[in-house]
Formats: sequence, structure tokens, C-alpha cells
Amino acid sequence: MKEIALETSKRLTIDFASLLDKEVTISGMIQNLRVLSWGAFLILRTPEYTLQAIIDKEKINLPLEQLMIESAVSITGIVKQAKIKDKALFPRDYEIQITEIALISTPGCDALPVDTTKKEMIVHLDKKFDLRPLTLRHPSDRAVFKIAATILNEFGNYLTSIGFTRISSPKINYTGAEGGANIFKIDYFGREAFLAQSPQFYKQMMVGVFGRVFETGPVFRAEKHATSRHLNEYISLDFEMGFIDSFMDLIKVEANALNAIFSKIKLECANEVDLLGITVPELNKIVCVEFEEVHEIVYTLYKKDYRGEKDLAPEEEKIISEHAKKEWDTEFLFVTHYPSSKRPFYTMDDPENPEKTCSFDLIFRNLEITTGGQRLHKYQDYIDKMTKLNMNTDTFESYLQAFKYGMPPHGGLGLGLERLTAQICGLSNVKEASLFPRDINRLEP
Ligand code: AMO
Repeated sequence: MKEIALETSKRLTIDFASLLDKEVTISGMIQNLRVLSWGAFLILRTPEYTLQAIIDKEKINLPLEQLMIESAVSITGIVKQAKIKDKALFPRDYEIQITEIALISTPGCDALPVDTTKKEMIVHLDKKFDLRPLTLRHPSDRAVFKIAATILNEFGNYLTSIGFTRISSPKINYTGAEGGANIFKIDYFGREAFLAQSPQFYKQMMVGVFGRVFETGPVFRAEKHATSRHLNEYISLDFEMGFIDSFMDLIKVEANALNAIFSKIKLECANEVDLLGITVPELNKIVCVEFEEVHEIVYTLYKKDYRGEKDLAPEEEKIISEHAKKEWDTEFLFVTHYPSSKRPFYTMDDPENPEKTCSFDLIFRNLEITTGGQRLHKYQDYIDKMTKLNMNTDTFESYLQAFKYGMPPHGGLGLGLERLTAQICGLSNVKEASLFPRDINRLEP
């Protein structure tokens, strides 16, 4: 038996101002090493910083040749004031004059397969994904995922602050929730099972338990086509809320959650925002337009005839999004009342016109990032709707228990993390906002 004393875990932050002209020791990976006649600039990537350190080759304990980009080192040196312009570096007003370097580990290869030291990594997207453990270390790629992490955290923090409870639902399921052919089948000990397309059924069931719930987690879509907006696995940010009067209640919560996220990005990712040269949006008003109205506007003003279509084509989303920006001064457009024939069975039809639903999508900078709506909450309404759609109610018996035993009026939404991140970061392909993207051709790394 061995007993080990408990120690408080600490952040690896340095109070540079109070350590000016004093010694510090810090570990990290060598992001860049610019060798000059007198020594080198060493850029060190640590959990908290990408900082500049200066090596005077006359005063250092080991030959510069032993240092490689992506070596793990521990440096000791004196904190000095600096004026650094490179936006990839943080802090920019301090640097470290190295007195000693301990080489902890060196890469297991002679040369890295891609240059991660330049402002822009010149590499084909496929190659970039093949080399993801390395290419994610580039400051711009890393910045995208710092922003994605902030979105994920703040979505949870904001919803928790207004009384939502976090849930984690199973991803191996007995049936799909969203209908359609884009579902992965798996062999579950000889039984057919499916990978979750969304946490839809479970978040609804959990409204009966907690009243307000949210989940952030992976979902799976067997999209057989390669597009810049589809992944086969993505992170879905979902919430479900009881006792709503209408789907407008959901839109309001989403608007507030997004604004909380945007404020947090401004606060905690200022360096990343600066490095990427992006503008963090603000959702300062809720602008809604009905689905049919979109077809009419696009037809009348932009001469594209999508009337009769039951969904918005990517081109139509782009046109109406640009129209919203120009005419209604918003980057966020809530398109409401999608046709019943295009929405899943659990969606509530509009009591005034059953051809339409009490549902919405949110389009942000030309791309749908959210689908949401009010759900049916009465058991008999489910039975009637499913019978009308020729669905086998027996298959859904375990889900339908929730409604049989009583549910409040409720609704919710699903927001694609990669789509939101891509639009905030100005990425043209949603895969670039996925750490290790899964598409029809890619299963690794
Ligand atoms: P939906 O299927 O529209 O709705 O998905 C919700 C949001 O998830 C994102 N998304 C995707 N992102 C990347 N790749 C994909 N293949 C992909 N498919 C969808 C989009 C989309 O708006 N259960 C409902 C939500 C709800 O009503 O609560 C659902 O999953 O951003």
C-alpha cells in the first residue's frame, strides 16, 4: 500500500507583470524555431500561451541543433517586456530570455510532413485531415477549436443558469428518431440497432422528468453525398423545454443562448478572434419569416422559382440570408412554419393550417444551423399522426410511454456545433470545424 498526498491542481498561468525581470520555468512544445546568427527565437506552445522566448546561443546549455520543431521542452528564463506584432502569439507584451533548456522529448521523425510554422498552412484539405494530429497544432486551426470549445461550454453554462439540466442519452438505439434513409445500422449482439441521428426521443422523455433539459454530444448521419455542409458524425447541441406557449419561446431561448456564447467568445477568445480576423456576430433582434414567404421573396425579387418545394435548397438559403442582411439588417433569420410533409412525425402541426408546422430553422450567414419546433405532447395525437403516416406504433412503444403517462406542452431544437463554428470562423467547409471529420471517404485519423 502506498499513500500519496493530495495536491491542489493548478492552471499553468504565469503572472508576467509581477514576474518582470524574474525567473520562470515553463514546459511546452516548440511551435517554431527561427535560427539567426546570434541564437534563435523559440515559440513555445503551452496549454495557456503561445509565447516567444529568446535563445542566446553563447549562453545556452545545449546546442541549437538538438532542438526541433515539435520537441517537448522545459525552458527557464527571465521575463522581459516585449512588443510582439505576430497575432499568433500570446502574450505579446512579454517574452522570456532563456537561460536553460531541458529537452524532454523529440519527434520520432527527421522532418515534419507539413510546415506548421507559416502564417498559412499550404496543404490540400485531404492531406490536412490525414495529418490532423499535427495540422491541428497550427495556430489558426487551434484557434477554431478554442472557439468551438467555448461555444460548447457556454451553451451548457447558459442553459444551466436558466434551470436546464444536462442529460446524456444513449447513442446505440432501437430505432431512428428523424426518419429518412440517413441512418447507420449496426449489429448489436445479433440484433439490428441504429446509431442515434439525434437525442430527440430521449430529450423529450426527459422533459417529463426535469422540465428543461439539454444535451451536447455526437450524433450520426449516414449522408452518402460529399458536401461542404454535411458530416457523418457531428456534435449536436440540443435543448428541450416544457411548458412553452409556442415555438417563439424556443426562439427566444436560442437567441439568448447564442448571445451568451458570442459574449463569451469575445471575452475568452479575443486572441483567436484577432488571429482569425473574424467578426463575432450579435443577435440583437429576432427576425422571423414564414417558409412560404421565403419562396415568394426569392421568386419575386431574385427570379428563382422554388415555389412548391417542401424544403429550402442551399441556394435559396443563401439568397434569403443575403436578403435578410441587406433589407432587414440581420445575420440571423428564423424561417418558420415548414410544411408538415417535410417535418418528422413528432412535430406539432399549426392548429390554423395543418399543412404547416409549429417549427423553424435558423439560417446564419447563408447556412441552416438549427432546426427546432413545438412537439406533439398528447398520447392520442401521436397515435393519430403515426397511423396517418403508416408508421408502426409498436416500434415506438417505449418512447410513447412518456406521452401515455403525461407530458406538458414542450419543444426544443438541435444546433450543429460544426456549422455554427464554421460560420463564426468564416470556414467554407464544415469539416474544417470538426476535429477528426467523418465523411463518406474518411474514417481516420
Ligand atoms: P436536424 O436534422 O435538422 O434536426 O438537425 C439539426 C441541426 O444539426 C445540424 N446538422 C448537421 N451538421 C453537420 N452535418 C450533418 N449531416 C448535419 N445534419 C444536421 C444542422 C441542423 O440544423 N431533432 C431535430 C432537432 C430538433 O427539432 O430538436 C434534428 O436533429 O445545424
